[in-house]
Amino acid sequence: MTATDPRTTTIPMTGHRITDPDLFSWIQEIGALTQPDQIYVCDGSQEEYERFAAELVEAGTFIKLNETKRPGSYLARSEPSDVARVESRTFIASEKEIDAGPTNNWAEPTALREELRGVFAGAMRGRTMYVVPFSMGPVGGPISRVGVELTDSPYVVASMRIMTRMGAAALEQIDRGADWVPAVHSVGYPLVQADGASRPDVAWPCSDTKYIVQFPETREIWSYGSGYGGNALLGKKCYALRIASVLGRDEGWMAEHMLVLKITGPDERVYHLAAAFPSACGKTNLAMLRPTIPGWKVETIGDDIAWMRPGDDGRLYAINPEAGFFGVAPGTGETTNPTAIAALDRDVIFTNVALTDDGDVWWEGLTDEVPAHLTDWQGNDWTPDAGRPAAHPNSRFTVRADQAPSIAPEWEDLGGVPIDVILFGGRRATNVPLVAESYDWEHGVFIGATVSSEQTAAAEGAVGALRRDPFAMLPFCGYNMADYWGHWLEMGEKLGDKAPRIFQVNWFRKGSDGTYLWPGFGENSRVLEWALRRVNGEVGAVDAATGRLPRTEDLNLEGLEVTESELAELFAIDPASWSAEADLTEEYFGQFGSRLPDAMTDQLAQLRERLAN
Ligand code: OXD
Ligand code: MN
Repeated sequence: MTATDPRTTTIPMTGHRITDPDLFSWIQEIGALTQPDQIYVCDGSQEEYERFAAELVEAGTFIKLNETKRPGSYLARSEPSDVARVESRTFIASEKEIDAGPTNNWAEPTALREELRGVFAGAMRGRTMYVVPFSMGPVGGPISRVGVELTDSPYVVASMRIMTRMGAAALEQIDRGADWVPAVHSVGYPLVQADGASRPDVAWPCSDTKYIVQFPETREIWSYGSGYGGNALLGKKCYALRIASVLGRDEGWMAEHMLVLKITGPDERVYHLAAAFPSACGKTNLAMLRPTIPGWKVETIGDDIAWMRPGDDGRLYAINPEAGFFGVAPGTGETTNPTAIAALDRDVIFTNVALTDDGDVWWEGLTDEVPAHLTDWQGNDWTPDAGRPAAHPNSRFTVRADQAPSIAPEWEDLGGVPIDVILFGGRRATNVPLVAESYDWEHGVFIGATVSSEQTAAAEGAVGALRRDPFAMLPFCGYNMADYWGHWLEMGEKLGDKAPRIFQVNWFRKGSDGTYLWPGFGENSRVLEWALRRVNGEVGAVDAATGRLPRTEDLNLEGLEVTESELAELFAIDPASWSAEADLTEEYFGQFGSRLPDAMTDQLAQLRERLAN
């Protein structure tokens, strides 16, 4: 399309008015490129959400669930090819390849921009382009930031309304001069082809060609071809982690893949904890933990992402930049996470779970009893003997955070909450003890940098091989991972003795008989209690090669059936297998070349020294 094409100037804009000139001209420019029939500016109201939901039902994208059983809730079924984030098509298009680092897919920005212009040309023909202004974090807060997503997916608009503070208030921030991140999204399924031929819409439009692109220098996001989760709800992984990690590096703060908890002890003392875990390590369950030990109360601030910044008092303050939970459904059940189940009783968008015969939802792990008949996530009849799951393993619920009974009253405090403790966890059958405290911040950064999980048979590669996921940020760090470790080291220097204490945890260690040694779930509160009592200076610790371990008498095991030998296995540190792991870490660090901070090499040497003694 040329600049003189009449569509450039005649695309009607409906909804809220745009007054910021830069925003206005960007919308016009993307409209001219993607050629939607109309442009609609979202106000974020409940009435608007309900209108979109009704349109999605009409279009067949949403199935309205039983209003008595699950009021205000919907089920969407995606295309089987569009069910998860696509890391192989996720790019960091920094000017220099070295700035993306060896763990990211780098793409040369000028060539990629050209390629994207081709892909997006006419991509929205026959559709509406929605303008979705959003705030990550409470609107107007000192740690919060705004963005605008242009999308041709009403499913994305409805989901963004739950996951972010979306609409007029965010737009007002831009009108007042706030910096904003532009994010362009198309499902890549135009209804009118370049030759003018029309085609009908489908329930889940998407494309086999996919791009999830971050330009870190210009702070831009472009996403094409997918309507699913982190690929399409651009406030989440693309902005709040990949772009925000770059903003944090440049501006002296941190964007982390961490849940945030408020914990109140028996003496009413309040603590806050942030924790990073790779996928499939029970992060949502920890975010909604119900302690089994008396006197302790755990409340939720966030379940996935934390933005953290030093406050005036020198401590590190965290906000949850999101407004909702986009949680994995399978494994979330009455016994494993009753809080999440309570949050899901109304006003939820479910994606790719199974449908019950009475118009409700089901997924593996929701109830012990499996329904005799279901419609599976692809719309087929399903019975327990089907030999395949009824819900997709990555099926999701999208729900407002404040529907969780565990939500902390402070969860929307503009200035955030002061963090006392940071946890790093992985899924480790071997080597890593239940809990260990780092010797200092630098050692904590080493622990974060070496987070890993043993591969399961289902994953690629040899069983038992380590999948490295430093800081649980592997797919989410918008720049060179070694520089990111350097940024953490700098933040530690800035925070000094006000820095949170860092611990390593592992709920998944197995005994020699192959069974889990620790019961997990609510019992993990015992581990949190020890960490917080360490912060208080109430309990001692035993110096060990990989960190400071609890003295047996300090770990609250009352009412728990763990034998002495199980306890010994939970905390065993085998120098030989740790030395082998140290060799693998050296190899892993090697790929970062001269960007690797010296402190990481020093930490590895110190670990080896401790193992030798
Ligand atoms: C998520 C993820 O969906 O980390 O939160 O993949
Ligand atoms: Mn996540």
